[in-house]
Amino acid sequence: MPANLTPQYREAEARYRSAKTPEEKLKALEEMLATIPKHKGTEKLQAEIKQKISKLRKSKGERKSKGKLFDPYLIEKVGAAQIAIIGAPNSGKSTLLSFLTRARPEIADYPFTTHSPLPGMMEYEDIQIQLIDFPPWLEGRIEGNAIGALRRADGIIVVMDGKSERLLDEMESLLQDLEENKFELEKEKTLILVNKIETPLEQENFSIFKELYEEEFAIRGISFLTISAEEKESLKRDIFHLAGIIRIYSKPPGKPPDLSRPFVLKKGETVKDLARAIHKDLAYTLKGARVWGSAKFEGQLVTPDYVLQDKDIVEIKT
Ligand SMILES: Nc1nc2c(ncn2[C@@H]2O[C@H](COP(=O)(O)OP(=O)(O)OP(=O)(O)O)[C@@H](O)[C@H]2O)c(=O)[nH]1
Ligand SMILES: [Mg+2]
Repeated sequence: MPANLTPQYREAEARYRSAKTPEEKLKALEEMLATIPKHKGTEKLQAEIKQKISKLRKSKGERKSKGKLFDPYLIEKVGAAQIAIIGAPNSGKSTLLSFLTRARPEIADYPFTTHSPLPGMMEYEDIQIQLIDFPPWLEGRIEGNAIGALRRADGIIVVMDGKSERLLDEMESLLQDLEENKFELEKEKTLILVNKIETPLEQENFSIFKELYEEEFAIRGISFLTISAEEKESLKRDIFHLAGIIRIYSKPPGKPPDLSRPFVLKKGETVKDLARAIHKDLAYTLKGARVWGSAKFEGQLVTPDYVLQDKDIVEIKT
C-alpha cells in the first residue's frame, strides 16, 4: 500500500469496502480516484481504480440500455450558438456562467458542486449565445454523454484553476481523457481560461502554462476578483469568435437595412447561404447581391458565392 494516502482517500476507500450496491461502489471509487495523491508511487493503484470504475460502468450501462436513457447533456440549442464550459473541479466554471448570464448556478469553495449541466444565455451586442456549465472534468471520469455534448457544441471554454498545484497535470490529463474518447479540441473552437490569477506566483505559473499551450489554443489568464468592465467585454468578444458565427443584416431594395435582427450564419458562408436562410426558395431565383461592409466599394455588386463577413449589410438581387 503506497504511503501518503490522504484521510479523504481512506474514507472513500472504507465506503467502497462497505458499499452494497454497484452505484455506491462506483461513487466511492470515483471519489477515491479524485482524492488519491497523483504521483509515481500510486500509479498502479490509480490504474486498478480506473479499471474497477470502467467495469462497473459497463455493467451499469448494459442494465440501463434496456430502458430509455436520460441524457442530461442533451440541451436544446437556443440563440445564435451553443458553447460548453468544461474544466477542472473548483476552477470557476459556474462563476463564469453566473458572471456572463442571468443563470444562477450553485457556487461553492469545494469541488463537485455542479452535478448536472446548466445552460444560461449571454448577451453579446445584438445576439444571444448559450453557455452550458458542465460538472467538473475528472481524471478518468468522462461520461459518454459529455463527449456527445462537446461534439454538438459550436465552441468550448476550458476553465482551469490557476491556484491548483496540479495545473499542468490537470490540463494534460484532461487532454489525454479527451484523446482516449477520440475527441480533439480544435484551436479555432477552443478558449482556455486559466482562472484565479491573482498573486505573482500565479502569474508566473500562468506564463509557463501559456508558453506550453499557446501554439495549440487561445489562452487567457483571468480572475473574477479583479476583472474589469473592458476585460469582460473582450472576454465576450472572444467567446463570440469561438462560436464561429457572423451576423448579416438584410436590406430590402430602396429601403434602409433591418439592423434590429441579424441573420446568423457560419463563418465562411456566402450570399447564397444567406438567401437560403431568408427563404428556402430565394436561393433558386438568386442572381447576386449588393454588399455594404466587407466589399471593396459600398453597395458593390457580388455573385452568389461571395463570402460574407460579420456585420455585412446585404441586398439580395433576384
Ligand atoms: N480567488 C478566486 N476565487 C474564485 C475565482 N473564481 C471563482 N472562485 C471561487 O472558487 C470556488 C469554486 O467556484 P465555482 O464557480 O463553484 O467552480 P466550479 O468550477 O463550477 O466548481 P465545480 O462545479 O465543483 O467543478 C468558489 O469558492 C468561487 O468563489 C477567482 O477568480 N479567484
Ligand atoms: Mg460548478
